Amino acid sequence: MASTLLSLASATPSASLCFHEINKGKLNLGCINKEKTNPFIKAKSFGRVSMVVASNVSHFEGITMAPPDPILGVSEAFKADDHELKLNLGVGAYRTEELQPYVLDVVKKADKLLLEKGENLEYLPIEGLAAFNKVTAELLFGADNPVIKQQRVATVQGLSGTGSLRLAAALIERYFPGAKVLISSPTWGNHKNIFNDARVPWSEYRYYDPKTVGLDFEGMIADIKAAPEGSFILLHGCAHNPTGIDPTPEQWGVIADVIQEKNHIPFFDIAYQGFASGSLDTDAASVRMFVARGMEVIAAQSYSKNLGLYAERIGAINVVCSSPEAAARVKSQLKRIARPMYSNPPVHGARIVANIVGDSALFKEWNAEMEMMAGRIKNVRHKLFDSLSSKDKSGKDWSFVLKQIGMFSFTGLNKAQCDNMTNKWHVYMTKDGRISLAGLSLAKCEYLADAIIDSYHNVS
Ligand code: PGU
Repeated sequence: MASTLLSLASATPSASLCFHEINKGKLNLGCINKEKTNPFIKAKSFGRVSMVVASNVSHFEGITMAPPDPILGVSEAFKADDHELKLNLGVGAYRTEELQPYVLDVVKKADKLLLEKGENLEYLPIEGLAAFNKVTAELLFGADNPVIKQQRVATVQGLSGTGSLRLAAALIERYFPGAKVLISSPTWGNHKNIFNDARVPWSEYRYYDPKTVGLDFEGMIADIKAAPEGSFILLHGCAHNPTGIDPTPEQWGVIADVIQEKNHIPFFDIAYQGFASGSLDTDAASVRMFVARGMEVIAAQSYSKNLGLYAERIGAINVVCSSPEAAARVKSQLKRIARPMYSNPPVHGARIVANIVGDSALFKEWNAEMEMMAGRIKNVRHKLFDSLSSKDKSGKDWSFVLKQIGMFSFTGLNKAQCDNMTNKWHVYMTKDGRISLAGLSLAKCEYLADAIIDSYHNVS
């Protein structure tokens, strides 16, 4: 055995290290195997001794090129453009009036406190940081909500909104085989990917009416009614993405009626709590109304937007159950799903959220900063409307811009018109006609209005 290893050890410089180690009496088989696992080298075996032969034929030859992501790919294209007037209105990420990314002051303060505390970086439990899970459920449902007091909520920290949705999708796939998820038409593009990858069947319910540039409420209700009993109805808790059109409180009531009648399960994606109105409580009203009716509810949360923690990947999945025992079982299964996927979640973002929400002074500061961000977007929305109305002499009614809420405006531009926005005007946006007003400044509103008017009237 030792002589075979010695003959191999002399073959390459890296293997000579092994030779050295063998001489020291340590048989390091790991470094010999390293050569065999390099995917770019084909190893031809002669018994125990290998000859390495380079080959151009990849094991990955059959893998085709994936298309760029319809949202995150827009940022890549934007970076590659060096035009001085370029604008990135693709991704929903808040920018300052100077169009720079923004780290909230309150996050900087919480970060400093964390550093001073000098906390360790041991693994979190599979379900995440206990202090985070407590405050995140309270923030969504309200601290005094009976479902919290009665321990009827299964809360698990997730990898932001996306990861939390993915956990819920896996739970549906495992425990509700064949059950369908109904998603709005249109919706955030990644919803379809999430359910496809989790192998959960989905179909769409009508939501947006291009004729009124508003909600197709009748269509929505009819489609939810027509879905097989016990379907999961995916709802945007507030600030619907991409349309910026939310149901009124009365309409939410009717939606809840139909969901209850059909024994469906409401599944909220609430990625913009605080960003629609500037108030965390107002934006959670839809979720809380369903819970107050005694319904079982799933809700995925994200802190990407409202705390600007995009890259921290911090969010949660909550399942409100009719008993504490059911909640405990659901939580145990969510943990079982998380464990082989990513084992346990990252700690830093969870500590930031827990410290801000758990400290009344920091919490107040956060609310003020959120109001400021939501306010800036509202100002930009008004300025864009004013610019469109004053520049466009065709008589077109642009007031839909003012009726939409949240980060986005759904312009109604078609794909060719969106291409014109990018190719001619260097305005980067998603091809469904959505623009992120969070990436727009007051100073750029007139330029954007020129681009929209040109694309709308001169491209069909
Ligand atoms: N749900 C909705 C409705 C969203 O709009 C987003 C983000 C998420 C969940 C997930 O965000 P997390 O960061 O995972 O918490 N949508 C943005 C961000 C870019 C993207 O597509 O991930 C957008 O521009 O639509």
